[in-house]
Amino acid sequence: MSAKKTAQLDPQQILESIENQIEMIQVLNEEGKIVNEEAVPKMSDEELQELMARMVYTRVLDQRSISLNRQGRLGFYAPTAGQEASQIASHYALEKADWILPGYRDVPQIVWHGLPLWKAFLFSRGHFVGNQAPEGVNVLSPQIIIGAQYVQNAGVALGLKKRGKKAVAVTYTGDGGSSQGDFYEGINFAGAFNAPAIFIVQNNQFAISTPREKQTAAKTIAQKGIAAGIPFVLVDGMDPLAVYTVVKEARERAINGGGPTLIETVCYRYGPHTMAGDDPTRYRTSDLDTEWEKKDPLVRFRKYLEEKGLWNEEKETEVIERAKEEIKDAIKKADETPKQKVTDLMANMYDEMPANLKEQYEIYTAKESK
Ligand SMILES: Cc1ncc(C[n+]2csc(CCOP(=O)(O)OP(=O)(O)O)c2C)c(N)n1
Repeated sequence: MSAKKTAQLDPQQILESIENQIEMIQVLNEEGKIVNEEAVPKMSDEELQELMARMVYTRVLDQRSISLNRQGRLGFYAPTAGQEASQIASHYALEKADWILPGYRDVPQIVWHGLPLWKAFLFSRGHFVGNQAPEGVNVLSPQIIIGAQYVQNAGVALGLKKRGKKAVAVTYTGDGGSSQGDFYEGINFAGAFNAPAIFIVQNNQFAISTPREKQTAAKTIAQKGIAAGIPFVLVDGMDPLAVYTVVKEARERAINGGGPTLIETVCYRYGPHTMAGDDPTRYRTSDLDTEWEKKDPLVRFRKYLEEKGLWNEEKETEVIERAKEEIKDAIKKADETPKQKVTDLMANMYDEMPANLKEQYEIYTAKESK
């Protein structure tokens, strides 16, 4: 038999043909102008203002969290500035009944979903109360193990399907997380079981210091949905309207039996990886920072809303002041929470404590009562 290849079957050509068809969805350009009328989401003026308010609030929360961390008043903290469209607009497309399975950088989404801010601060301090979401607030604790939440998300989504709920399970990881085995297992399982899941990869260009280019040979992370047989979308992750649109569509598809979607939001984190000593100047140029700052989600959305007469300095100041006030109250409430004891760690680990731990528990209980 001849080894001659037909053009259709050349694997390289198939790959290139697919990759060349993948376009990044954008609705609002850097100047705040609509560039894709068809994809403009149906949002009321109030909803647009609320989305802007949440993004401004979240930027303030990030700035204050960084300061509190430097003052030693917060523990673990992963900065979020630059990722507001990716995080807040994606969350804004969800409903209260939906479940969120966050990564460590996704604290804002679970706060907007109902986790009280003072508890989020306790999470940062490693306090168990920070991991106790109130009843009816459908969030899991932020995952530290990279990618692990992807497998859990498939399971939660399948659970929702089996219970006949009109709700989705949504999870987030980074570009680095998409290289983990759990990532593939999660999207594949959700695809195989047609589970109502949304998998968001926030491609903020770096996994700590590893650039996106070194993460995978694939042109996009979105296209990894092909192998799992699920719809995938590449979206401008600095554009709140585009992110909102694609997540809303993915949610509609999922609750109507269309199964999971993989979404890659192309974005940037302005700050360090975490506050634990990462120095981004060692792996990023200031030119690159400047290039991305020009795409800022708050700047372009502000321009868009100002043009429509929906936003002004007064509104922005009001949100900033409210955020500062609420953050102050939340940190006070976190400070007032009784300190975590060694016995709390044991008591919260098991439903039924094993005998050897019980022994230690008693020793420490006696010490703590002194
Ligand atoms: C399984 C696992 N391996 C390694 C780490 C250490 N680690 C913490 S953050 C990180 C990089 C993650 O980058 P990415 O997924 O792109 O998310 P980002 O922090 O950029 O949001 C690594 C390797 C970990 N937490 N878990």
